[in-house]
Amino acid sequence: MGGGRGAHRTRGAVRAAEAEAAGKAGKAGGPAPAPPPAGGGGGPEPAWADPWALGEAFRAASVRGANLALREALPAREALELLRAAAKALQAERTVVDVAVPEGGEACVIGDTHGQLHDVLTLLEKTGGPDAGRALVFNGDYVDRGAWGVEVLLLVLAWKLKMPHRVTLLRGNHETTSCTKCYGFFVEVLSKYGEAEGKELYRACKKVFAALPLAAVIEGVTLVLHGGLFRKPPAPRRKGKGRRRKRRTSFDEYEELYSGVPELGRVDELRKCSKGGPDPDGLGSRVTPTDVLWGDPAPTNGLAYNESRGVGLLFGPDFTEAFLRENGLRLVLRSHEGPDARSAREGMGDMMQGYTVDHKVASGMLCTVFSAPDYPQFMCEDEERYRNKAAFAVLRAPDFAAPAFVQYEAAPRPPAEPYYELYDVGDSDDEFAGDYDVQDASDLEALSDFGQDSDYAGEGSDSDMEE
Ligand SMILES: [Mn+2]
Repeated sequence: MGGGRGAHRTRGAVRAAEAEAAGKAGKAGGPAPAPPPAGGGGGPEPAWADPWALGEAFRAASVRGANLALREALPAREALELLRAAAKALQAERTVVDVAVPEGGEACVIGDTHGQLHDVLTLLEKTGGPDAGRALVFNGDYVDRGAWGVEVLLLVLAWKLKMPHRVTLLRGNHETTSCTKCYGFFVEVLSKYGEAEGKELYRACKKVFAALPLAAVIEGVTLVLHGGLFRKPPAPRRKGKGRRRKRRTSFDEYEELYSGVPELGRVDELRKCSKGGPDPDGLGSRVTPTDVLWGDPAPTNGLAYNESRGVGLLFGPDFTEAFLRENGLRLVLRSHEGPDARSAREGMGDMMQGYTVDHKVASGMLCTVFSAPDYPQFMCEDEERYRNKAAFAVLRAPDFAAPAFVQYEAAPRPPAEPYYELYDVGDSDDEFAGDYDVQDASDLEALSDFGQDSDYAGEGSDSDMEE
């Protein structure tokens, strides 16, 4: 299959690769490169212009411990510039991104990191970082659970702006309003940057989340997405002329969408979908994006609704085979499940090695890659820690569909407290957080008034066909 490599490249990706080869990294078309710092020209470079240095500044701040130490490493004004520039660059990307591996180089695919800054610094060192010969694809879930989600998000965004054609950032189910209100990130931002600036930064984060692409196709043969395979997008609903259209409740819609036999969608259909809006909820035009973020493979044949998560699909090896064949792919790399999720899933690998081969079929494979070691960072005292290894996948010529997994163990972490209610939320599965009343997600006293935050309820979804 090595001879097919050139044919799989998109024209844009080729142009980007050529521009970089000519030493013009970051100046080619496509995603916008980092803009100059605010406050007029001629100012000093922002701290995020050098992502290696930014990572070390974050590490130093984490050791100092106090929440507000982060503001010294990256002031709110600079963090806001970074988020806004990143949102703009990501908005320019499609729902499905085509990734070209540099000639003679490699692509590294990184799974969930969940705010575990010190492990992200380890994995960046192990990959060597993005450069002329190496593309990095991050498969979502940068935030929530761990204590340094703000730092991890800002760091990967800084890398995106530094090397836009060598860094692909995909969306995970935690890059959503409902998850970040439940699992710590919202409270973390306000704790680290204070109420006023924190709220402004959180709003900017939500714009970043909604702009993240949902999937990447590497060299035409490997599909990377966070959760799993997805339903065909529903046909657009026509507004009846002169006829009164019965207004459906979301309950009716759930009934309709989650009954009957689901039908898998294709990659070319996903390309035409929206990125899911601020809070993909499995309804309306967001059904396909939501499936991508929440789905899981099953050990036995079949295709079913993912009842344990309350959203997305469960798909067996037979559907992985059909999907690979129909889309001309040979590998699906997904993430989304750590050792905690797998401990309750009979017949699936336990994720203690950082990856599993879930489906090995005639046309290829489906693997899970999870990049947060010793996960989750916070567990209830009476529970035994998993102490799992983490891994990332490396894809190289001539195949690009035969991953080599690089494993690593947890880095030492400075002491920290969780930003979510460990006992309320539980520590095993990522159930769809839309079921929670987000206003009660945190009763941290100092933050209680943020429960009234109007931007949760007020922000609509994007381009929903319903209204
Ligand atoms: Mn996930």
